Amino acid sequence: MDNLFDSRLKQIKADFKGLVEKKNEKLFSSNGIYNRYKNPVLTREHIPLHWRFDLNAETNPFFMERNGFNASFNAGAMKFNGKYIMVVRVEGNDRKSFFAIAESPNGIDNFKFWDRPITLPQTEEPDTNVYDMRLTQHDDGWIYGVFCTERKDPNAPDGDTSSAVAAAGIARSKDLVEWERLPDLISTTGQQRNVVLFPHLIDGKYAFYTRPQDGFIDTGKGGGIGFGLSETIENAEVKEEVIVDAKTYHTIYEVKNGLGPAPIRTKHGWLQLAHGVRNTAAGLRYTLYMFMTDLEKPWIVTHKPHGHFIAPLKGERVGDVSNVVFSNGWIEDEDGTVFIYYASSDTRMHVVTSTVDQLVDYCMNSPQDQLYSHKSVETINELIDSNKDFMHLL
Ligand code: M1P
Repeated sequence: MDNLFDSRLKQIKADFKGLVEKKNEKLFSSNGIYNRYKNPVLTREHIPLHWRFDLNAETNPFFMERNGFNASFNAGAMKFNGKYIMVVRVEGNDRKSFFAIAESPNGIDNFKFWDRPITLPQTEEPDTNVYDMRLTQHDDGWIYGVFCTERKDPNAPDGDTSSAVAAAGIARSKDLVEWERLPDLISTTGQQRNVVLFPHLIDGKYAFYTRPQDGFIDTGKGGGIGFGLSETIENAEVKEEVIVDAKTYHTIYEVKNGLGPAPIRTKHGWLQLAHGVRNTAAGLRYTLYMFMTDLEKPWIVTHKPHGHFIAPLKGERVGDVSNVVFSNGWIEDEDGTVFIYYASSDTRMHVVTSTVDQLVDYCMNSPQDQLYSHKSVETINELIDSNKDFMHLL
């Protein structure tokens, strides 16, 4: 009779190797702005086997999974020691998220997790849950990870076991292995999620993109993507936030929005990637959109294409929280290629590739949001009119 431990180990090892070493395939770009890829770059199936299974046949004769994992998503990203790195939000079957680094030689496939997840030091008030780390290589020499830390709402009435408080946690590292935890960001506007550290000091101060919100889910009077300065990073406090990009009636960001990764500098301004949330009869729909901000005043929007940049497509539309795409990581390569990492439906990670030149062209030359249907028709008609001498090309 087959030894169950050995036969299961053999099959699971083979499946795992086949998955993590599978080559990805660039797909034709119908919009010319970016290329999608055939396979997700990271899923829960990529979680290392030694995190999941007890490998001792004596204590695990059935070769059963001891730690189950639910999802790998919402990853920050950077190039580190020549490798493409994602700091992934891994969620266990116990619903707890934590961070783990996955590394690839080419940015599009062969992502492998490092040996252990990140051990994140705690503040005096332990995090119940942590997620969505944005990485910033700062001029001060540190790599910062700014993330959401979630704790039970101390003011929740008896019997309310759901209400939570979201704040921006801050940690820093030089090697992505050892992390120093700093106090959470203090801001005057209630809760915070989707906070991103700008890579340079402004007027000698640390600069944060924020997302003020009144409640844990509802942003309420929060207003949109904000921006504020802090005297120090060791006790970060933003006393004033200006709104960079406001949530707006009947747009793809009518309910709320939030910045994605730290911006990419170009000679025309800062490229910015964000998510926008709208309401539908089927619930909230999250899409990604882009805009550019001024080089010297990175809180001033200079260009903003209308509508979404990436929306959930086909299988991406289904997952733990369906109809969602979310991004908090991208990498600009030395040759101007941009790897944009995004998660679909809070479940798995994908990549699209583009270039700085294409993204700048997209931001500067796409029509701006006109906010009314008849104005959208005018925009289409303008293109039709300007195409009249070129119709023979079709
Ligand atoms: O479930 C979709 C996303 O919801 C939150 O984003 P936001 O604060 O903008 O609504 C986050 O919890 C994010 O992790 C999640 O992907």
